Amino acid sequence: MSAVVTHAQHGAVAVISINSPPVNALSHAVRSGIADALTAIKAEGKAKAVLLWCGGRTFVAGADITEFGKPSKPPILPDVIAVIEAMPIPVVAAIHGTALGGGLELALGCHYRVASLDAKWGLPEVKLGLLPGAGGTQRLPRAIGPIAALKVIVSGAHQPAKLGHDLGLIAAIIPGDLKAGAIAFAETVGAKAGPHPRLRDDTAKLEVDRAKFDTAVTEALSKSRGLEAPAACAAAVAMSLDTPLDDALKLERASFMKLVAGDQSKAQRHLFFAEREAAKVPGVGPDVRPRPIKNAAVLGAGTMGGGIAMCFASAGIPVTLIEQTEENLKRGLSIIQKNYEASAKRTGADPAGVAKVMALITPKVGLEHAKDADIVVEAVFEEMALKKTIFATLDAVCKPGAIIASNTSYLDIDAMAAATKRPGDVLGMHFFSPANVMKLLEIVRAKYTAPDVLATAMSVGRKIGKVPVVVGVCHGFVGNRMLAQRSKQSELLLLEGALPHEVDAVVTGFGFPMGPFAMGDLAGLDIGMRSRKERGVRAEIADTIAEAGRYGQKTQKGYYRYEEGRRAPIRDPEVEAIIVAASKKLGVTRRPISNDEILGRMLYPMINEGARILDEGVAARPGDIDIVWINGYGFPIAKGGPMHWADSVGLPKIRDDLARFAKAANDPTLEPAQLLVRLAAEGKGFASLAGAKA
Ligand code: T1G
Repeated sequence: MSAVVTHAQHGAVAVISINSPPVNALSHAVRSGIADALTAIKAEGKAKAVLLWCGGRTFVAGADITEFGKPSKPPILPDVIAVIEAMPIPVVAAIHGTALGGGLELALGCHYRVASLDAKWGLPEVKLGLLPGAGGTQRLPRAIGPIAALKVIVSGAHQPAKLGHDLGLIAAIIPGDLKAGAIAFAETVGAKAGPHPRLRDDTAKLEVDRAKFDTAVTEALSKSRGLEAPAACAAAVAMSLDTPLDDALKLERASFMKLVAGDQSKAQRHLFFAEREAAKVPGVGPDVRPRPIKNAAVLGAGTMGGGIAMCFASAGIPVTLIEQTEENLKRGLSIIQKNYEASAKRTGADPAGVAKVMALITPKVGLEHAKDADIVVEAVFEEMALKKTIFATLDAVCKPGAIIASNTSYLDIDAMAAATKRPGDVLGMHFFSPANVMKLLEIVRAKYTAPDVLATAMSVGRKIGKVPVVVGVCHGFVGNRMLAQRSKQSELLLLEGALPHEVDAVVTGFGFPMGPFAMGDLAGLDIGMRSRKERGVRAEIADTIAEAGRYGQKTQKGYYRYEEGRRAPIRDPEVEAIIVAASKKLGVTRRPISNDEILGRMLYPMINEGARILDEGVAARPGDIDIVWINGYGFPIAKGGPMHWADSVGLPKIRDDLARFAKAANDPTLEPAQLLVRLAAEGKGFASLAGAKA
């Protein structure tokens, strides 16, 4: 018996109970506990069947990810599965919660699997940059067929118990008391004469048309941009078609060991824990209860306001959409309607659902209609005087306890809170465009924001399908403050000798979906021009282009030109002439700029700003910054986010390159930040800072 695994006799059934919170992950203690229990049960010779049962909220949810990268102590999971398959009596797995990864592989080693109706199963290793490393790529095809198994493994998605039953993976769905029902099931199979079914022996479902399988592989891999695990998963499943099982298991294990040691999996495991750490807000313990949010109000029916209203409505939260005029409301609602219709068409959802979700959006003119809202998000024009007026008015209109949030991308939330008598109820909720699509939600913690208001924003952020990250008040918070550094360098690179397509090629080659110039053309170059004018600054090239009416895709001309109705950027000699003329006008001698320098100047100044952000406490952890960039700006998952990637490059190199860039450009803002210099001197990475878990 071990502290986490015990066994007891229930009639003719020996029940092995695993109790290792929070998710019964297959730590060494759990693995050895299971193997020891099976050996003891076999030696006692009393039982006719074994039931594998888990206490707590879920069946085994996988290998213990915190053990990866450390020497694995025997028995490794394949050894435990081998003990199960060698048992002379049937072993039944009783699945509740989520049987994932190694947990499902453990169940696949059993003779039978039963589950509660609301249980889920899956092999999400691919999301950690891995493949199932304990037989999942060979046993699941034997259970449900290679094509179905390929889709489950390459997607990493959780599957409903009923599908498992329909496909033959789950022998019975147990209504009511799962443990009692599973013991009864085990009694029944234990009374039958053997041999009992082992997936390793069952090849009936492996007969599949190879061309169909290969087509399924192509489809499954179509979206795995830059990631190596999906292809490794597909190659392993393909082995189930023609490689003897024990050979395939060895090859699968070798492929797993290669991936687990690789940078991509380290990056994806880092992001797994970073996202969970970001949910833990300093000063807001689990005892702080969120306020109930039964309805919402959004001010502004423009691009952002409309998208934010969609977030609430899509989550089933009734939302009042408030504008100044009926005309603005009408325009905003028709865009929302079109978005829902397009999404229903794309996903094949029932068009009737559009009317249902639209019915949750109540259009109104006038701020007084925010009076019953539990939470109000303003998405009006980015102008501080207007924001202050709005907050003062909402302070008078909204009911006590209502939360008032600003969707501002840059502006000072403390100043908006000061315009109210309820600063504790005020914070920022910064959505990213398009708000109904982008996952990131920066929750801006102002000086007086109350802990339960933060807890509420985090909770409602998750409810509306966002990845919320708490950030502090400063110009641009975390994401946009770092992006400003990249934008500054992209303009300078053009002035000094690079061309838009060269810079964009380096950035997309790194793994971003778009480079800074193609992204500017998509967002609209007029926005940046207006913002710089408001701040009294000029970017010679960007402003010259925008002043020529070249706003990007919406005018078919920006840094690139665009054919009618197409989004593919095409080099434009006109722009290149503007760039060369700007260098001449500013007396900059153009020079060839290497791809290494372009990449360094695109990323290192952002990382440097991230170091300052950590030093100022605007972000609590380096992982929070990584989560911002992965979910808000398309930073490649394979690289783990800017701060994780910086550690893989090495802070001393970044420090030295920044010092070189600062000298060459005579730009003190490029000097390496204090925190970066300190960590580099200590031979440490950002991961060494408090709160970084993996
Ligand atoms: N290992 C270690 N810790 C884990 C863990 C795991 N597998 N899964 C969750 N945790 C921790 C998590 O860090 C958090 O800790 C707490 O549990 C609650 O998690 C051999 C190699 C199961 C759906 O990928 O998807 O098996 O913050 O906040 O929202 O082929 O956790 O409380 O300290 O996410 O209710 C495959 C990963 C591993 C499943 C529950 N398995 N986990 O979600 O809670 S690789 C996975 C999840 C593998 C084999 C391969 C989710 C969940 P803390 P949570 P949740």
